Amino acid sequence: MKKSLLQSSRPKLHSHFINGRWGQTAPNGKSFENRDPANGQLLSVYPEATRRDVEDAVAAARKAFGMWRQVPVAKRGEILLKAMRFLEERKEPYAHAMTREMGKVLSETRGDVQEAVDTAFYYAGEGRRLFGQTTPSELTDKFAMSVRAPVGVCALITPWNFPMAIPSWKILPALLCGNTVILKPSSFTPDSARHLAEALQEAGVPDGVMNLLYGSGAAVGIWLTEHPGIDLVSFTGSSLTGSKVGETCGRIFKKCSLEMGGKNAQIVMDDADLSLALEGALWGAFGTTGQRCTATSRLIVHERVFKEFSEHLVARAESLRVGNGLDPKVQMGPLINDAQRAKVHQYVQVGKNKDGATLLTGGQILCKGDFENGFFYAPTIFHGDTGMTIAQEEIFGPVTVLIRVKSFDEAIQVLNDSVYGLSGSIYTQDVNRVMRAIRDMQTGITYVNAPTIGAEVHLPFGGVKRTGNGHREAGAQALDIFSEWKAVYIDYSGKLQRAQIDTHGSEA
Ligand code: UN1
Repeated sequence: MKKSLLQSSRPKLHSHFINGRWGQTAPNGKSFENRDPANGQLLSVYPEATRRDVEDAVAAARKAFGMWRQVPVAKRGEILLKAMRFLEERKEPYAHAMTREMGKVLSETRGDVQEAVDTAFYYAGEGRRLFGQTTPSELTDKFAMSVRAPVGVCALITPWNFPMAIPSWKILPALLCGNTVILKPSSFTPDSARHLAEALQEAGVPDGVMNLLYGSGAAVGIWLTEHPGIDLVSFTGSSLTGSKVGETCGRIFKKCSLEMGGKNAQIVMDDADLSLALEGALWGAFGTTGQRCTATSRLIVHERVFKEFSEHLVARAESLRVGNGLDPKVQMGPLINDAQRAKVHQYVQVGKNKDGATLLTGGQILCKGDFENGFFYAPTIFHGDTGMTIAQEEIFGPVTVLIRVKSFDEAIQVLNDSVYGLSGSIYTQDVNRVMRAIRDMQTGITYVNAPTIGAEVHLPFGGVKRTGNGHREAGAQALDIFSEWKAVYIDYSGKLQRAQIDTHGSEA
């Protein structure tokens, strides 16, 4: 073992949060380590939930649901507002802890905590809205409306790339709507999930309403998904896992929202502001070390500006400072773990050898000097074609593919040549192209003169095609995941009125 991996004293074993208590860890249970991907340091140790823990959490959440669903929505919103204040106050320590456990640079982890703050603010306000509809009845002396009802107990399964933001997108609207939840965060970012849970507990979320279980997707994720006491599963992660979650939920009639892969493209037209497009491409492709489902993994560039754009892009990528995200000068941190780095490197080999793409820069594992104990990878740019594996499959690392096109129509065609449809972007000054792009891009999120990353929390987040299963997170749309619409008719005529019959002149 390398020297820096050795630790004299082992950090304390954390525990699950079940029924308002920390510390119900099963004796002699399995545990896992949380390590810093920049240097391998051991940060914390967590238990793997057992079936017993799952049973306890589901029972607690089921019991609490009866009470929580009747707490006035405005009151539920106030608790979220309090949680928002705690998160805001603790942004700095939480961001530091997040950079340590997942590697992205501090400005980005501050942004991640901020995204949870914004989400709490948004849904706290929803506590004074949660609008339904009233609509005239087709009959006299009859009143009609629709109201939202909670779904029940929700299992929330979240990834490591947005360790606080993504759990907050799920927990906060779920709680606001009156559901109770069990969060199962990624085992690579348990500290951030714990911090979010602590803030919610301190803000006054009652016992059993929010529970937190650590452990693998293959065990705990599956147990939760299959459990008859869970009414809804909301999952963000890989398409492979998402399809299994969807399959299981489909089989047992469980509500399910899936947020999965992307192969997002930025189009750069010949009339684009090239320096702006360049900044956008660098941020979109290499921000979060390319580990965003919204990352710019394809750059579709008009042939007239291709040479100039690609030369500048390569030069700028080569000057990006890679290193420990805690260093304020660093612009790109490590990948999350060795397996992810190996996967990225494997794709690079496929790009070079099988696809026959031209490697313009990068393509190497960085492992010397300061990089020795971390999972660093060089910012990588290929020149390729749309049919290549590296232009089709999600890599989830700092790798992007330049594709040369001859026209706007071809650019849109290439952008849509993907099984995914999360975000897309176009850089152009031509309003007609902008409008056509908005109409024709097969994406859930469309950017104009802005990169493919950077969605705001009050707008719907999600994608078409294999990116999702038709739901949208964030904004008012997330309420549709976490509530059921209930139609209500109140007849005050004192007689039987037959819809569709008594209003249309039939002889009764
Ligand atoms: C993700 O990549 O999984 O729009 C989420 C963005 C962020 C969220 C990304 N606000 O890039």
